[in-house]
Amino acid sequence: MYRSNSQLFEYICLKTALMVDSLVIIPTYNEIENIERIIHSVFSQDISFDILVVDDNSPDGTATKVKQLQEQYSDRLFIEERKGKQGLGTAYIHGFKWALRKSYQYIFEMDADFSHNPNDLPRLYQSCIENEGDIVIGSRYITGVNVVNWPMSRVLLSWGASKYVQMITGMDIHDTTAGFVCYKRAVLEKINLDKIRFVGYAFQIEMKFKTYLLGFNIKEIPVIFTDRTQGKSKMSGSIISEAIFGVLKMKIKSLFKRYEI
Ligand SMILES: Nc1nc2c(ncn2[C@@H]2O[C@H](COP(=O)(O)OP(=O)(O)OP(=O)(O)O)[C@@H](O)[C@H]2O)c(=O)[nH]1
Ligand SMILES: [Mg+2]
Repeated sequence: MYRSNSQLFEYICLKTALMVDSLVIIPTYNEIENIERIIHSVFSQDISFDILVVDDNSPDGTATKVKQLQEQYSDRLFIEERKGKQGLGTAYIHGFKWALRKSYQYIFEMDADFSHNPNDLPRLYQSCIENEGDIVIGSRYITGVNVVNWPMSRVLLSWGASKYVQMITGMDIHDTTAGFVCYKRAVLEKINLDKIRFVGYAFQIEMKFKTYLLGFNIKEIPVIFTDRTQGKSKMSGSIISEAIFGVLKMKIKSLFKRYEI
């Protein structure tokens, strides 16, 4: 479609100069050590992205920091504050609904802890606007295992979970639990966000499964995932068991007509 990369680059620059069509949603719970740097880093990309932080009343004052930064980035940085910790999945649903009330065409999921590199956002965006996929996943497992600084036990858990989900659901995706994703607006409009059942990381699997059942194109591009160096993990046993047993239940339900997408 584009004769050269420079032509494509010109098109992207022109388009982004005219309007910001992309929103990066960052859910946060106690990310005071990361939030300022990650926001600056997203806004320093060559392509313009708006940011929506969905904070669950973090006791460490993450939301206050975001509100201070809004003075600098008043028309590009937004925050939604919820009353308490309600899980990553529901934070994203909240963010998706917010995005759909506006005119964003490309809606991104990204963690606050630099496990997802903001420098990869333009590649995800480019892949999405070139119609390589209706959703584009920043994938850790296309070319081996691209994970830095995780203990072996955590690598095995994550890789094993991805393979398990692939086997149960039948989706042809290497990184089924990935949380670094660009969605085209049409996908989020089609999925009934009120019927998403999972609240933790299993939410990532459910979103991909519903995208897959609806027949949308799913594309993976390789990224390097780096363990957080600042702040604390929110991973827990209940999140893991939600994923293990929930996926099985989800697949069985999907075999019946009443399964709502
Ligand atoms: N709003 C909101 N954000 C959350 C919640 N749980 C996790 N997050 C955010 O979701 C992102 C991913 O959470 P992490 O704790 O990094 O989970 P993880 O990446 O599996 O675990 P790490 O091993 O620490 O990297 C981070 O930006 C968190 O702050 C929650 O209940 N509510
Ligand atoms: Mg993390």
